[in-house]
Amino acid sequence: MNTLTSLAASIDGQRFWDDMLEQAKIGALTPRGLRRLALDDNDNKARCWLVDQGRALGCEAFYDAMGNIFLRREGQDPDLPPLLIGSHLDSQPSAGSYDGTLGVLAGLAVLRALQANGIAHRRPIEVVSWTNEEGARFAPGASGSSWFAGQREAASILAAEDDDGVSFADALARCLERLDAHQVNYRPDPFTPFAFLELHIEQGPVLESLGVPACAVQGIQGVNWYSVTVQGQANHAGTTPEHARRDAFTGAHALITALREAVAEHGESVRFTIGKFALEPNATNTIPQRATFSIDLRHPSAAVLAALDETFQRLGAKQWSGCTVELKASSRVPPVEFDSQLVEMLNASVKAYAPDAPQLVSGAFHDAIHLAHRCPTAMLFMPCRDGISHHPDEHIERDDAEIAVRALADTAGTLLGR
Ligand code: HGY
Ligand code: MN
Ligand code: MN
Repeated sequence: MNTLTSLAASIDGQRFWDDMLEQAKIGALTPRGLRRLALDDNDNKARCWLVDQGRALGCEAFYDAMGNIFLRREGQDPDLPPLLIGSHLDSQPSAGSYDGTLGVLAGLAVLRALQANGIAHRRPIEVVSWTNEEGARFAPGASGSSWFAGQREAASILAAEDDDGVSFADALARCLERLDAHQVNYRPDPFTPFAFLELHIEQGPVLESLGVPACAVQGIQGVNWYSVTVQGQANHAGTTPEHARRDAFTGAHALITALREAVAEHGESVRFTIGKFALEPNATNTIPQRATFSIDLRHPSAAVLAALDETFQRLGAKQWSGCTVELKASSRVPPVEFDSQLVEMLNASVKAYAPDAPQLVSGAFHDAIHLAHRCPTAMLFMPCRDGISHHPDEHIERDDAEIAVRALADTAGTLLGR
């Protein structure tokens, strides 16, 4: 008779991997990779697929006011706050098939094991897929989880627009209509879970270099996002002499050079990325009047992030090559340490499979960075090939994934009995 203590052994590895392959088809790119931008048609299809799997297992499916999806398997004591397991189904524009999906389908694998083996559990369990973790279409990321955890107001999230001028509010309305039509129950408000567990690919090289299939994650570094506009003056590229120019690209270049110099003072541990850059009117023979770009700034120390934030604001208040600047922080998310007891439990579950597993701090943010402010939260990592992620070449080994899911299930089994 299978019980919670054998939940790890009850995981059906083949079914889990079939689910991964199935989900990878929704938004698949050729020859490989995935494009499933938050609230686009593929994201909505992936949500409905998840709801159908949960329903087939006897779970009740819910969505909340931010479109987060929950699959609930009732516990013997339905009044107890549920254990939450999950991650996200949305992806970067040209992504791999594992970032986010792994964590949602790991939760589904736990539901499948509970159902297939008739395992009773005191506490309810809910598998969650958070809306817009990536922030690739609507910045900043982790909209669904930050709102659920009370870290961000709905208004600022709903007002975000994508590059085509579509608002998050409009895209969300279409998504909620779709879920309504799919007979998913509306449960608008956030609640306080008993705990939240998230399995994710490491998106770095450490576990693969150690030959370790999984490890516990002790925290996540902080991350600030900025949007910058450099305003110059358009004019003729051939007739306008240098001294009469207010070239927005030259201004942006000078500002970015100064920003990079400020970042360099904090050594190798800072991550500074300009992932989006646009010029207007974007014509070969017209001096650009406007440059807009994004900044993604990360560091494990809140103090270093605060110091750089101050420097960025100071540099953004100056003129550069005669251009004015608007430098706005769209998101400041402090570093988090996960619940030490949960981390210990995950550590113990992992050590059964990988005695020399390390504990890592995550360079990438995850929905867990916000859930950590709402309930005891912790993560597991598994390796990905060459540490590559946010790229179609993102790849994981099935055996590693199965071990990671079993380790997650082991800790989940303990928590479901409490
Ligand atoms: O950007 C991140 O760290 C996450 O992968 N969305
Ligand atoms: Mn992710
Ligand atoms: Mn990601």
